[in-house]
Parts: sequence; C-alpha cells; structure tokens
Amino acid sequence: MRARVAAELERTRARSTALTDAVDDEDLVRQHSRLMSPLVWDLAHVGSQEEIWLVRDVGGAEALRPDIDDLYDAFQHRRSDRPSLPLLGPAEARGYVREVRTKVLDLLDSTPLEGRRLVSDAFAFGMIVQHEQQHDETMLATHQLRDGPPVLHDEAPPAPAVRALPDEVRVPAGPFTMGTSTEPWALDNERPAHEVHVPEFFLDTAPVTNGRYLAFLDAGGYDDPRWWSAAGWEYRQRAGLVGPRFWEHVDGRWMRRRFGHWEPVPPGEPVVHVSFHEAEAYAAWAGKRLPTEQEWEKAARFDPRSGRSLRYPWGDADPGPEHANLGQRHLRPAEVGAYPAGAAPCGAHQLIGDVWEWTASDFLPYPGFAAFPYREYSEVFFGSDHKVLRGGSFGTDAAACRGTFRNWDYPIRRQIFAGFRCARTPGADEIG
Ligand code: AVJ
Ligand code: FE
Repeated sequence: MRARVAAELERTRARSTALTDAVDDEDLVRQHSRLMSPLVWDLAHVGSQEEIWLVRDVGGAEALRPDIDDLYDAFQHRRSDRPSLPLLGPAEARGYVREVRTKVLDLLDSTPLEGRRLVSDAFAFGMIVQHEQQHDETMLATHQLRDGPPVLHDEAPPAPAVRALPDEVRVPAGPFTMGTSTEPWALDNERPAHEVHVPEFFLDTAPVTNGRYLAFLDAGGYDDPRWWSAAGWEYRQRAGLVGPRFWEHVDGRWMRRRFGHWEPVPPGEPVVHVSFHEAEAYAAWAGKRLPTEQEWEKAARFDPRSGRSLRYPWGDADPGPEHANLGQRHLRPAEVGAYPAGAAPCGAHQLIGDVWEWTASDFLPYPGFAAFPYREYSEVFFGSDHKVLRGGSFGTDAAACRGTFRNWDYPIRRQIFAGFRCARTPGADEIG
C-alpha cells in the first residue's frame, strides 16, 4: 500500500510538472480564459491542499505557509479574479510544491496505513492523488483554451477494432447496486452502495460521434427552438452558439482546433466540447433523451450473470491501455469501436474514457450520504445548478475514474472534455 501510494504521488506529480513545464513563465501566469485559473495557480493550489490535508491534518505538523491559505482557497476567489492576486511566481510555486512533497513522503513513511483510524489516513493520500489528477485535467483544458502553436504531444489513439456496432443496447428492467461502500479511493459523493430499481431502457452503444452531430447541425438544429429547453435556447441565443466549442466553419467544411492544431473534424470520433444544453437538444432532435445517472451506471456496472455491480464495465481489473482511453495518453477521443476489450456486459462501448458523458441528472447526494472529509468537497455543490457527468475523458487519470465516479458541472460549460450518448424508453411494442 505504502509503495503504491508513493508511486501514484510521483506519477501524478510528473504529469503536473509536464503540464506546467510545457509553457514559458509568461504563459504560466497568464489567464488563457476567464473560465480558468492561470496554470501557476493550479500548481500552487495542488501544493496548498496537500499541505492542509496531509502535512497539517494527517501529520499534525506545523503549517509551512499559512499566509497563502487564502490565495489558494477555491471558495475565496473566483477563477476570473485569480490573476490579480499576489500569487506565488513560477519559481516560488515550484519550490513550494516540492517542499510540501518532501514532508509528505516523510509522513507516508511514518504513518501506519492499517487499522481503524488510519484507514482514513490511507484514503487522505488517495484523495490527494485524485485531487492533483483532477487539477491536471483542468490544466489540460486550459492548454486546450490557450492560443498559439502546439506544445503538448501525443500518439494517435488506437483505430477502431470493430465497426458496424449496433446503434443501441437494451438494458432489462430490474434492481442493481449503485455507488460503493468498499471502493478504497471512492469519494464521499460515490457512497454508500444502495439498491436502485431501473425500468427497461435502450442506450446508445457508443457516444454520439462528430459525424452524427454534424447531421444535427446540417438539419438546422441550432436554429430550431423545438429541440431546446427554455434555458438551453436562451443560452444558445445569448452565447451565439453555432456548433461545438473550438469548431469553425471554413470554406464549406468544419474544422476544429485541438491543442493548437487546426484539423478537419473527424467524423468517427465522439463529439467533445458541447454543453449539457446542446447534448439535450441533439437528443430531442434524434427522438431520444439523455440517460439518467442511474441508467448510465447500471449500463456501466451491472453484470446480469452474477447480479453484481462491477468496478468497471470490463470487470474489476484496474484500467489498462486496452480497456479505455484515459490518462492523457492521447490528446483526443478515440473513434467508436477502438476499445472492444472495455465493453460492458450490456454491450455498450467506451463508457469509460474518451469523453465525459452528460447525464440528465442533477448532482444530488445518495441516501445515507455523509460528507467526508469536508463539506466543501461535494456537499456544497448538491442541488439543481449542476448536472452529473460520468465515465471520464482522455484527459482523466485512472486514479480519478471508476464506474462509480461522479463529476459535475454547470449545464452551460463547454471547455471540459464532455460529450454524451443518448437513451430512450422502449415503446409499447418493444417491451422485452
Ligand atoms: C469534481 C471536477 C468538479 O475541479 O471543480 C478540484 C474537483 N474539487 N478541487 C473541480 C475538485 C476541488 C472538481 N470537479
Ligand atoms: Fe482543488
């Protein structure tokens, strides 16, 4: 356990370092979008949380830099205001996170990770790994927003191994276990495990592709209020939306900007950088709807042979490169059909990785929810302001992604690596 935690901390820091070393100091302190913090804020924030949760709370040690707690408290300052704060500069921020990490590795050596109270100490280390990985994904989104030539490099994702997948899979009615009480690194909002009855539904086998989304554009979907909710249409009008974020119509064809590259929109890849409202409008146009969070998790985890919920669609094994497009190995979603080894028992593909998937559900607590370790982690976000996203994206690390993992955001957000798939309730003639 100790060795695994140390390895995860190191692997995660290597990612943060690569994301922040890829640009010069001027770019590190700049705000690339009002939606995001300067990269240097994310870096020092990661260190500050690590100091507070591990060095102080778990270790009981004296504070290193109590003077900067407020600067890096996400609740004190909105992202748009962060560039004007007296933040640590690039060299100071790098020095600070290194200093905190040295203390944390000493603490890891001296903290017993077995035993009652100490189970939660092991969790605290896991939580810090996930927290840093989440900010790494946020920093990756900042890179995507950044203007200028490409600075991040990757390999192309695997080509589709199976083509001509059926459009939909059927998930029969019945109960399943949602959430978890046993997954060691699960966050408070994923707990506890509880039984949920889900009526029969059909789910798209794969996320909606650019090719299909283009058909919605070509059909005038962005100009037809019939497909949009009142809030969605208001947003579409106000923001002047004409297509996914980072797309531009040039000389009769759609191009997209991807980490500094301009390229034709690839039809076989899942669509990414759409808001909840756009996803909902597409689904209505297609004669479908977005899946609820319950439906999504049942499709992703329920194994009808054992009656059990799996950790991942493919089983209980940790994600490998053959299962899912996770961890920034690739800087784009893979085409549909690229991960047959990651398919779920119900037959759905690519539920984990590639793109976060918008669901129809508000972010709410499960029955029996208990805030841990702080109310600010999840509880203060519960309510109808945020929609749940599931499954992780190509920019999500495996440490912060599992069948039970719940992400959330405002329904207008488009800079995150979010797409969607549709669901539908069977007609009277289709009940299985
Ligand atoms: C779970 C991705 C919505 O980035 O706002 C980071 C994760 N919480 N620091 C976010 C998080 C505190 C959170 N999301
Ligand atoms: Fe944070």
